[in-house]
Amino acid sequence: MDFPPELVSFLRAASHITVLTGAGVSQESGLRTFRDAQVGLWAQYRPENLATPEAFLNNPKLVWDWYAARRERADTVEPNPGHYALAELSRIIPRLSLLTQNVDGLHARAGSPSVIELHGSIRKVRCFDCGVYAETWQDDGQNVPKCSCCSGLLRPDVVWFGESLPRAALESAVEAARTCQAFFSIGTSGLVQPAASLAHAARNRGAVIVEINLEPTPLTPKCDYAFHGKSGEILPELIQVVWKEQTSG
Ligand code: BV8
Ligand code: ZN
Repeated sequence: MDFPPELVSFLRAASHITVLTGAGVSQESGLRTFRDAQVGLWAQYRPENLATPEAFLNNPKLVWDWYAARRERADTVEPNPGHYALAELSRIIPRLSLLTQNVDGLHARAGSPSVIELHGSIRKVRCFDCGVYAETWQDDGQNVPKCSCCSGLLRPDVVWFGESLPRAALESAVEAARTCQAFFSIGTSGLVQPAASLAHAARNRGAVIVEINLEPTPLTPKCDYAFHGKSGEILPELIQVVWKEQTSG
C-alpha cells in the first residue's frame, strides 16, 4: 500500500492518535461482522433484530444462546495482525486512544493496554433486572441462567439497539476524538450512532481523518485519506512505514 509522504510525516509528529474500530478488524480472526450473513442456526435472524432488549424479553433463550454461541466462537479465535499492530502502536506513540464497537475482547487479548468498549463486552454477564454482574453462571442449555441476587434473567453486558452507551465510555471517547491530531476509522461501516459521529467530532476539531476499511463507507468522502483493503494487512504495513522505517535525523 502506498502511504502519501505528507501523511507519513504528519503521523510521525502526532502525539495523540485516536482509533475507532468495528467488526471489520475482527473479520480476519474469523469472526462474522454484522454485515455478513448469519449462518447455521442463526441464518434466519438479522443481528439488528436479535441485539435489542425487546428481542431478549420476547425470547430470552434465543438471544442468550446467540450470545453464548458468539462468546464461545470469540474464545476459539485469535487476534489477528491488525489487533497486534494497534497494541504495538500504543507502545510506540505518546498517546493512543483505542475505541471499539466490538464486544469480542480481541484488542485486550492482543495486548492493547486500555480499550474503550463503546458497546460493552460479550465476555461479561449481568442481571437484566438488578444489574449485578455475574462472575460465573451455570448454563444448563435449557434455561437462561438466573441472577443469584434477585433471580432475574442474566444477559450479556453489551449495548443493544435502543440502549444508551456506558456514559463514562462515551465521554472518554468524545474527549479522545476532540483532542487527537489524527482519527482512524478502521473496519467499521460507520452506520451505528453515536459511535459513527466520533469521526465528525474529530474532524470539527481539525484532526486528520483516515479510514482503513474493506470498502467505501458514508465516511469515505469526508476522510483526508482512505485505504481500502484488509486492516490485518494495512495496519502492520502502516506501522512499519511510519514508525519503524523512519530515517534517523
Ligand atoms: C442509542 C453490541 C438511544 C451488540 C452494537 C436512525 C438514525 C440514527 C440512529 C438511529 C436510528 N434509529 C435508531 C438509531 C439508534 C441506533 C442506530 O445507530 N441504529 C442504526 C442501525 C441506524 N443506535 C443505538 O440504538 C445506540 N443507542 O442510540 O441509544 C438512546 C439515547 C438516549 C437514551 C436512551 C437511548 C446503540 C448502538 C449499539 C448497538 N450495539 N453492538 C452486539 O454486538 O451484539 S452495534 C453493532 O453493529 C456493532 O457493534 C457495530 O458497531 C455495528 C455494525 O456492525 P457491522 O456492520 O458488522 O460492523 P461494522 O459496522 O463495524 O462494519 C464492518 C465493516 O468492516 C464493513 O464496512 C466491512 O466492509 C469492513 N470489513 C470487513 N472485513 C474487513 C473490513 N475492514 C477491514 N478489514 C477487513 N478484513
Ligand atoms: Zn438480579
